Amino acid sequence: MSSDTVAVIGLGYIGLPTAAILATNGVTVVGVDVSDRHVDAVNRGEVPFVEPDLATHVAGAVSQGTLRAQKDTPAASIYVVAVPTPFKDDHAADLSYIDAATDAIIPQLRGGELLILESTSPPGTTEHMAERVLAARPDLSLDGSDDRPVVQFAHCPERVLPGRVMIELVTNDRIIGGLTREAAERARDLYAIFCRAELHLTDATTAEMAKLTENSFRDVNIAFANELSVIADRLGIDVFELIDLANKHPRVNILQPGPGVGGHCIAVDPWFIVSAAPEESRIIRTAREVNDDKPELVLAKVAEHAARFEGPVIAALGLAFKPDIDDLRESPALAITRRLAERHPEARVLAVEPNVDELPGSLTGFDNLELAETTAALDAADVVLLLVDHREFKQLDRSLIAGKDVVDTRGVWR
Ligand code: SAJ
Repeated sequence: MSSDTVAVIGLGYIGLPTAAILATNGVTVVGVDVSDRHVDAVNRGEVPFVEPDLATHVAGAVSQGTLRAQKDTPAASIYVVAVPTPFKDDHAADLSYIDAATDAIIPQLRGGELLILESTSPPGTTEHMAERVLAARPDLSLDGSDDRPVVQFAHCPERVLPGRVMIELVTNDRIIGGLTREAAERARDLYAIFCRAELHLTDATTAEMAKLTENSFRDVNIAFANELSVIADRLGIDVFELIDLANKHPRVNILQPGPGVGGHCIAVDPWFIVSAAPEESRIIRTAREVNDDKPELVLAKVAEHAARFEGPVIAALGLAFKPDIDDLRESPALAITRRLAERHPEARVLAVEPNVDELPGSLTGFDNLELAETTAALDAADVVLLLVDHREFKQLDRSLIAGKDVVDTRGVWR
């Protein structure tokens, strides 16, 4: 294995695009993943999930010989760790994937390597990773003290928007926090290979917090919109009109309410701040709670409409966590659809999701729930619940919903 190799650990939504863009820029990259499906797909030049333009990059890099995938962690000069950081029941971060990735890197270290943590992580995780390495390898050091070979650590959080990853990898500024200045500078040189925007250097904990802060900012702002939607319901006014009008003010820019906040980032990351500083994180915690309460409020509204019919047919439009993607992770639409089937045995629930071909596992096994095509579902429906503002639904012929009971959580049919 060449010492110039970059090993990217975790070939998911972030690791694979990063591996591919480095490789198409001429860097020798080995992608590492625990999943045979991911490894085999990449080695065939294919992508195991939907992300625009990624397939072209992966196919190009594999055929050019700069990218390949395997299950074992190789020797490399730079390691980029992009594994999941879910949260546990108490909302503290589950670092077990980071620890497992680190443990697999440890035996490969000879001195001179740079370890970059890209996974979104609670403050102190890069330091935790370094402590784990140095505890197992007292022959190495962070700064060359006692003439021990150096191993460097940096955190460079990803900030790309699913659906625009290949563009935003190039155009978004990046924050690079090193445990030492040298580590940050070396990481900067790696990202400069493909990133055309600014690369801002700082310490590792500030970089960790910056990423969490960005997503918490968005969560708090969405919670404001969601809270307004509940207030508007109480007052009998249209929240979407209300927000449109308030946003005419030059310094007001309110986000849009919806059925809740989903995805693996915004619904997760704020908890890492709350967990690190529970007493101080009052707004951040409340915003999470407001957003997490929203699905129940939507369900209550649907129940009111459903009660008007005997054996109602409910069309639930959209399962993804946001428009025009197939990603169902932490999706409020998915959770709402499941609870509809559970709580309304008298109803027939028609789930419509133009971006998937079959019902996801969590929706199978219900006698009263099936995947349906848009027009057929709307034809049969008594109650229409719009959960995701997919293009197909926005462009819908409105005569299809005329006369139906409609709950439009995204305000697209106003
Ligand atoms: N949402 C609303 N109303 C809005 C905007 C969003 O209800 O006005 C909902 C969406 O429907 C979705 C959720 O919020 O359920 C999150 O969607 P999103 O588009 O806001 O964000 P993500 O999760 O796809 O990506 C975010 C981005 N972070 C920010 O915009 C600050 C992205 O740049 C990050 O890289 C990504 O998280 C990540 O990986 O952390």
